[in-house]
Amino acid sequence: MNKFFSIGITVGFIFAIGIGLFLWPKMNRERNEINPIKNVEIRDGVQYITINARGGYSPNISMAQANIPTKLVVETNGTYDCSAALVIRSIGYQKILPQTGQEIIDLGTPEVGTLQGLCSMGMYNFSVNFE
Ligand SMILES: [Cu+2]
Repeated sequence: MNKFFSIGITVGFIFAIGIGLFLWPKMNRERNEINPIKNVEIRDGVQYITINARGGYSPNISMAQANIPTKLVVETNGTYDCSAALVIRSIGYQKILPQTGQEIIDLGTPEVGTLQGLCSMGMYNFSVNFE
């Protein structure tokens, strides 16, 4: 009885690992596909790119359209780490963001290229690819 029980557990365990290995890549792929779309939206002719700052920046890479008026929305939510100290060198931006809040940064009308944001120590970064 005890032997059958342990064989049952072993088989069940192997089966669970198998399902996990099968589903894990699919879940990862879905997450990556959803992210770039979700954080960029155009409202009344203005493009808004939303980045969350807390223990780094997410999404780390965003895709946006070039040549339309664009605003970067940086959201903090209980951000006590240095990702609240934001630097965007290409536009001469540097500010300590509130621990919780929303900072709207006017990017003007970006040309094709990459905009990069950094924490003040250069430890965390994000980029927005304008295409
Ligand atoms: Cu940092």
